[in-house]
Amino acid sequence: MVVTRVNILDNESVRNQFIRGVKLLKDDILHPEWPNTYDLLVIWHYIAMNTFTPASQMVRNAAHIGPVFLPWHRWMLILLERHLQRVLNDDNFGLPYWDWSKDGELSPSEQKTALLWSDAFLGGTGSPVTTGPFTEGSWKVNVAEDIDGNLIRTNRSLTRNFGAIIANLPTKAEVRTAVDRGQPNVVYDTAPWDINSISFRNELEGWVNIPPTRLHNAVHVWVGGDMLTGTSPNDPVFYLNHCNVDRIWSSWTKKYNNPEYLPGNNESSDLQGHRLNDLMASITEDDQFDPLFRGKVSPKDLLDPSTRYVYDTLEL
Ligand SMILES: [Cu+2]
Repeated sequence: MVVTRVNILDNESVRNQFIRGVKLLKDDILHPEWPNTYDLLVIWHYIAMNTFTPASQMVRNAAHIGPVFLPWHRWMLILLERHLQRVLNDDNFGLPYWDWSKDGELSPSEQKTALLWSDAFLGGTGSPVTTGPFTEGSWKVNVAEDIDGNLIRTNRSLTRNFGAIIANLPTKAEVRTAVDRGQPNVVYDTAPWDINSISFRNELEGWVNIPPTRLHNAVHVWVGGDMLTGTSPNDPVFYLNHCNVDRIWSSWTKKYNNPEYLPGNNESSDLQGHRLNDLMASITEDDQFDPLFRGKVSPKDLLDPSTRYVYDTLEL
């Protein structure tokens, strides 16, 4: 079934389903010896982020700072969406996105009180968050990255710190520049395949022309708190950000008529995990966790997601 992914601000029932669904996944245990399904996704993200590719250079990792950034997160979103459909008992459910560039048009103080952060949506900022559906008692952070970068068990509330490190979300102009620039951004990715690449992937991930941090990265940094670490999926807004990043990738793909994914398989084995046919970093091949790919999926399998989902609009 092809589902439609919509703007979370436009559809009250999708918004409520998303909030209900992520809470259901916090209580969902696929195997007795596993953490709940929501936390399993958090742990998977942390492990991928701490798996360096190649291991000898602590720069590019199995999900970021390299070409696989977009397909790896597309896979993660597809799995989250599948599990949400299961616990909501609704095969029509499509993950919503947050078009943060629209909020980026507001003043810094208005950005912090935008509709997304109201009680009926995701609640607001704070350490801990004290408003909305993810406050103490209704949302627990169980696994987190500590200040030394280690994954630890914890039992605390969610934290956010809007606008503390950077005052503004990315603007519409920044997004349009990334997509409309033409060359060099018609190239998906290019050597050195990391933060120094002049490419669409690197610009959308947010490493081009830093400081300041930009686009995808800037959203993590602006939200702050739990969104700053390798366990950033602890905040459900992680998925709304990445769904919009995925939408921007889709918009770019359409605009330039399916540019080729790079690197191809003839590139150096230093790029293992990032090349077109390489298997991406999975956490398990268990078919309850990953009924769609069983942990074996390559960027090439994810370049055209149109058999699974479409966006209500690709307008940026
Ligand atoms: Cu990530």
